[in-house]
This record gives sequence, structure tokens and C-alpha cells, in this order.
Amino acid sequence: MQRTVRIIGAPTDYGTNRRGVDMGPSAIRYAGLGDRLDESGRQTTDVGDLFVARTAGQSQRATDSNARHLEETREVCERIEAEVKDTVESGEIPLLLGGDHSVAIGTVNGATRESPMGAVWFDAHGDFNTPSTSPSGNVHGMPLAGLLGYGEFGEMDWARADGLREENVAIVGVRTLDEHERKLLRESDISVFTMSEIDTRGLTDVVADALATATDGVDGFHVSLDMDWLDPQIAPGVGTPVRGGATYREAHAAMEQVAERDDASLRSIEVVEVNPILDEANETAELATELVTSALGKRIY
Ligand code: 4U7
Ligand code: MN
Ligand code: MN
Ligand code: MN
Repeated sequence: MQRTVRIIGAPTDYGTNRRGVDMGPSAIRYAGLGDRLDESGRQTTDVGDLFVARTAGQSQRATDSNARHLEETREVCERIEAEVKDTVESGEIPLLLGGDHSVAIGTVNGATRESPMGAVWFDAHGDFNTPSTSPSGNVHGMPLAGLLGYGEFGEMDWARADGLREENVAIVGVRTLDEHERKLLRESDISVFTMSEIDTRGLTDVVADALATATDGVDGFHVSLDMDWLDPQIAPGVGTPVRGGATYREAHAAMEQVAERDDASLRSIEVVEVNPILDEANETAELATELVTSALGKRIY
């Protein structure tokens, strides 16, 4: 029996200076996520959106510190962590809808509990800046570093997820890194699979490796799906698009590989960075919906 999927919205844009990504959960639900999953045979329950305090405001956020809105981000992530933890403890699969990628700090902390896990991070970026290396001050460029205990994330290291092991983390689809971020990544035990590696080895081989990395010696893995992993021609509604991303077929193939893993080993999944304001006709949310449905086991035959 497949586990029930618990849909959780986290409508935050505190991690970025481009507004609109807070509408991601609405856009994804509007694209029919719940129905699509139900049609695929997956039981779902939708708990709605978690509370995210609004700040009054400017259309673009100020850029005045090294990690902007860190306190607000922490508050949001604590709510996410609690809901995700409860989901995992109930034997369900949390499906977290972002929001910008800072939400991953909450999802992964909630999903690991005491039990070590791996993660596959589908992204054009490394998300491995720290408040001191970040060129932008945007926390959505830092979640992986924070989760693995790098950088100064304030008192008590709140971002660190003790159960996430560096050697079980794989980033897939990278095609741009900042200077310090690249150096820090190279010194880490994270497996980085760039787009060029996908070009030469083929997507399915690379994803098989990434999944092997994420599941080696641990009993669960997390999938973090940043929609800018995809090529902006098919996913234009993202805040930090980078040309040369995964194609429609590649993305589906990758998600189908995720689904082929034993249902019990998928600890949690999140889809982030959908910004309907920057989109044409909600294309990116529709694609996000399709991909998540594939990852959760939709079969056409
Ligand atoms: B995303 C960036 F400088 N590296 O840190 C930064 F290029 O969650 C981009 O992957 C971060 O979308 C992108 O601001 C964060 C930049
Ligand atoms: Mn990201
Ligand atoms: Mn990204
Ligand atoms: Mn923690």
C-alpha cells in the first residue's frame, strides 16, 4: 500500500529579492496538483498553507545585509519543520510547496528527525553560499550550506540538520556557481553533477548515481526540486533562470527514477521557486505538478 501524501504550502519569499514566489503554492494548486495525484492513484491530504507573516512593502526587497530576512526565514522554517516532522511520524510523505528555496531548511530538518538521510538537489545552482560568501544576501542561495552546518546562521546553528550527511547529498543539473561557493563545494563531500556531465553521460546514468549517493547506508532520502533546474524555455516562471537546463523529457525521466525507488525510502519531497508573476499562463506550476506526480509514481501503463 502506497503511503498518503500530505501537501503543505509554504508561501514565503523571504529568501529572495524578487517578489512573487510566495504565490507558488496557489499556482501549483491551481494547476491541479491534488486532482492529478488522486488520478494517479495516490491518496492525498492537503493541510493548506502554513502561516507566513507579511511585511509591508516595496516591490523588490532591500539589499542591505549579508543574509536578509534571516529571522523571518527562521520562523517560517520552524513551522515547516514541525508540520513535516508530524507528517513523517504519521507515516505519510510530506510534499512541501514553496516558496523560495529557503524553505528546504525547514523541510529537511523536519524530515530527518533522528534518522540519517540523503538528499538529491535538482537545481541550476549550488545553494551553497553562506551569509559571508553570498554575493546577493538572498537566503535561497544558502539552504544547503546551512543544512550542512556551514556559515553563521545565528545562534544555535538553527539551520543545521544533524541527520543530513554530506556524503549522501547529490546536486544534479548545476550550471552556475559563485566563486566562493564553488570552492566550498569542492572542499565538501557533496557529489556535484553538472549539466555538462549530463551532456556527456546522459541523464539517466547521472540520476542513477545521484540516487545511489543519496541512499547509500541511510534509510531514506529527500528530493528537493528547484524549478530552475529545468530549461527556462519550458519553466520561465522562476526568479533566477539560467539557460541550458534539463529538458521536459529529461526531467520526467529523472522523476520516474525517483519513483522507481522503494516507496518507503522517499522521506520527503519539495518543489520550490515557482513564481507565477514571471510566468506565462502558469506553465511552470503546471510542469511542477506533472513532475511531482511522476516522482510520486504516476504510471501511464
Ligand atoms: B536558488 C546566487 F548569486 N548564487 O546566492 C545567490 F547567483 O534557490 C543565486 O537555487 C541563488 O534559486 C539561487 O544569490 C538560489 C546568485
Ligand atoms: Mn535552489
Ligand atoms: Mn536554483
Ligand atoms: Mn536543526
